[in-house]
Amino acid sequence: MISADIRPDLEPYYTQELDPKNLAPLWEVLPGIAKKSPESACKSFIWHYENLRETLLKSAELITAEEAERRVLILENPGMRGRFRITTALFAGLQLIMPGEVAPAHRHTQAALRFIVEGSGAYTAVNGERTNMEEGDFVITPAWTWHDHGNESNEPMVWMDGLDIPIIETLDATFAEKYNDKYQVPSRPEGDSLARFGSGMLPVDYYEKGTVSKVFNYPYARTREALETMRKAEEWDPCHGLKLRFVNPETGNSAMPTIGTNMQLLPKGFETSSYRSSDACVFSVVEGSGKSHLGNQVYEWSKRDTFVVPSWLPVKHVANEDAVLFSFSDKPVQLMVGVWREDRGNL
Ligand code: 1HN
Repeated sequence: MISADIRPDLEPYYTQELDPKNLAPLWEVLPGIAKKSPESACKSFIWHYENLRETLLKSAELITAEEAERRVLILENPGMRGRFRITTALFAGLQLIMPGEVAPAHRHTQAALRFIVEGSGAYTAVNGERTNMEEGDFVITPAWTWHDHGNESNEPMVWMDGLDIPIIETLDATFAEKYNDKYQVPSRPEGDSLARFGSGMLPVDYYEKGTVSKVFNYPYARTREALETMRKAEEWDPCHGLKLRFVNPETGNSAMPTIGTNMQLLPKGFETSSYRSSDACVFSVVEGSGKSHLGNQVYEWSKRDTFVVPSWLPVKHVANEDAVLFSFSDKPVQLMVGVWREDRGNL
């Protein structure tokens, strides 16, 4: 790198000529831009659910869901504190909604996923259709769709929110507005979208190839059954065990254009081969326990824990018992622009 430190003669040019004209010399910063491989501020980390459940429940004594609009504790990456993100490109948080509460309707250009961590019987409504949410369900709120949540059960409900906030911020395409009422009056029967678009069929003469899935709840019961049936074939991927991705049934692409989501089964005793990819991944433990080697650190995990794996850091999972992991990342964006990479070792 050429630097004014070793070329002090350049200094007057920089300060007197370039700087006042809002110009800067690329050659001073090029090595930091064209890097050999990702050098992320993102760090690996785990949030153990048992350590934060009480803290999350306490938020309900301090502020209502309505006051907060969304009562969410942001899972802030320790390498990027204050920047409300879990990876460089994605936001994650844990949202709590107590019995009888409503999170009022609004919409925004950031797309969201919900992954249900604890409880059952709360609903989310997306563009006039409600869906009841159960543990392990994967629910989406596409960009610019009206959405509100409510809990008509008698237990607290917690889910993980995953949003593409930093991506939309980078693009300066952030818009949001509030609905003219607290919640949407349902205009379609519950389960309608899943029946129409998520039953391995599509409405006759429907040939659209939308960028986002019309299915907005992928129930865990179905996901789990698929994994359980497939395991009988004993065809394990050395790096992933048995891993399925959630898709938009119109295209086979990811359910949401900016966030890819997966569910994987690791049978008791399974040890994955070392793997890395250019998409930083967030994992939520749905069932079982185990540990993951992330770089040279080892994280023990069990049900409801969340952990994050930065871009290009080698990962190795070990299942102590049958384990099911949900994960999400910005992989679809990387694939779309042609930059996604993986390293499966010598496999
Ligand atoms: C949001 O609208 C939700 O709708 C959750 O539940 C988290 C984080 C930032 C901005 C909007 C929700 C959010 C959010």
